[in-house]
Amino acid sequence: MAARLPVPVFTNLNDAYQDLSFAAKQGVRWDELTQEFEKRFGRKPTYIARAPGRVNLIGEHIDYALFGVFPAAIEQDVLIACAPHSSDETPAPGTVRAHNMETKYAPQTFTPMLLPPSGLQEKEKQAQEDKAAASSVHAEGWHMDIDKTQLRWESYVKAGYYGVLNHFFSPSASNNTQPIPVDILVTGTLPSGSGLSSSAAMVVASTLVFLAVNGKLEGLKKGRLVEMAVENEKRVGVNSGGMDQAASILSSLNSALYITFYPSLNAELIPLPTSPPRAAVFVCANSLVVSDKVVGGSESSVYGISHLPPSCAVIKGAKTRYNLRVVETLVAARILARKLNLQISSPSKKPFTLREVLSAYFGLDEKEEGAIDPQLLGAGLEDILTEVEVLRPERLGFRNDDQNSDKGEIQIGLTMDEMVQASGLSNDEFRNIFLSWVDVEASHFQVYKRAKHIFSEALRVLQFRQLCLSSSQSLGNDETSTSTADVLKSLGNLMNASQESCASLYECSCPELDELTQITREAGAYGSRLTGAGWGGCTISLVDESDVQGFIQRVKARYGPYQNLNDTELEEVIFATRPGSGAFVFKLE
Ligand code: NG1
Repeated sequence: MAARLPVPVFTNLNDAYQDLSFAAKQGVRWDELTQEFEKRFGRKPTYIARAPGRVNLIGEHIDYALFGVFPAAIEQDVLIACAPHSSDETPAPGTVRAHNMETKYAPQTFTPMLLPPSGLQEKEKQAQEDKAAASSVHAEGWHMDIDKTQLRWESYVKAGYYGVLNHFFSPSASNNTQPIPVDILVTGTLPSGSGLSSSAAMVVASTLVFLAVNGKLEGLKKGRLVEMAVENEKRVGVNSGGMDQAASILSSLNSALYITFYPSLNAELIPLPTSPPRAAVFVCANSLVVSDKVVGGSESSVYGISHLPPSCAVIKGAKTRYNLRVVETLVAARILARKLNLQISSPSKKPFTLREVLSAYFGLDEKEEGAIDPQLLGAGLEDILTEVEVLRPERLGFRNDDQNSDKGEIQIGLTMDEMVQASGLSNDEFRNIFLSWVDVEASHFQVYKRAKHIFSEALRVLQFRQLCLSSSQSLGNDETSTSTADVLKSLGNLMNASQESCASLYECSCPELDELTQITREAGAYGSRLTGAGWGGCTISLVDESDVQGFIQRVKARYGPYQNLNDTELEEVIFATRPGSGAFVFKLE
């Protein structure tokens, strides 16, 4: 399976992209990057790492609950060129000169600092750690300032570098070598904050260049790289699932990935009914609302690899959005397990997920027995969806239905005190398990709605997967065209149901995404939904291939923010996409 394969290293773009015309088109960009690198650093790059973004076809906000998701890599990507540092100076080990092709992003130079070994200079070490913890991330061994309170383009480069330093240049390693000083140049075609996973692409590409230039790539398996990239991205301040990094690394041309995380990472390539000779495509349409899930920022773009129009709105981030959802779902898992009398062992009182609750509900120890069959999983999800009702506040004994309707929808949530009480933990224990590692803010916590979304969305993913599989098996059959139309309709219905659930239960849509998904359906899409974290960013729609251009024109005519875009700008914000290949490293001769 894909995760066990080595990270590919190519010396020829046709092999890398497996598509001659696409490779030729991309070649122009690669040449520009190489020439610009030479102009800035006085030598050719030795490696270029490429990591694609992804669209999630279905399965939103369920990766961190450890349920399977269904993304595909797209053609848009991040490229990072690198070479060992060249100048007359001799910089400190590991120093990085980082440039971005986007001129508004100023060049940065940073040097990782090796923290003193434990036991030695303890006081100084403590002082450094305190300072590091105040505003940035600290890792044992090497330290770099990553300011989590601001969005800075180089933070994603540093995040990737961190993992490489701490895994391969650990001060305690017997072959204690030093990282070499490196020059890098970044470019990309992924709009940031649009749900196409530009952050994961940056972190994956960064991890790859630092591995390559330091000679640490050999034998590295894709699965190991996924783990490193997930860990690395956490350093920027998002407790993300793992879907984006897995999609960017494990994807393959013309297939989507069914990625599961429990009991361990697994990725299954699933042919889509949109692959040739089928006749439908996925179309991405950007709402032009920048979803800022990390900090409540005021910048209009994250790391300068996009050309979004300056009019983009910015939405505030993590405390009340992404990270809050992560906490709500973990608390939901705890309360549900308690209400269903399920015993879940979790080492050192770590929170457990809704996926683990489902496993205990089956009475299975999947960690021992391996993941259960998708059909059985689907049946279990249907059952547990009826049990989720026990999470409603009135069923938890807090208020009754009449009071709920009087006070409106928001009252379906629990206050902090109610949540602590329902968890059966003391206040201190609760805060220690659920809140000590993350900063969140809410007057009411929506454990019922979040759990209901997660179980129903996980079920839709399984239904989507099954439809794609059965449709690929019917290929070659005389009745294929009729059945393909039915399959596309059913896939579209699942996408619409997912959007509805994201909007009403998970509350991760926004008025613009609601409007755009509505417009795309009326413009002829089989189905349409937000993709990625939401609160802005892109929609994904399933559309007849023969009608793509007409579809795009109809959407353009009706979606207000597209009115003043010229053709080039329009191509950037609404485009058909097909599943592309995953990350690779290119070695220049
Ligand atoms: P985007 O929107 O691409 O950043 C985020 C998470 C995913 C997943 C989706 C919601 C990160 C890096 N990625 O995706 O893991 O949880 O939201 O399905 O935070």
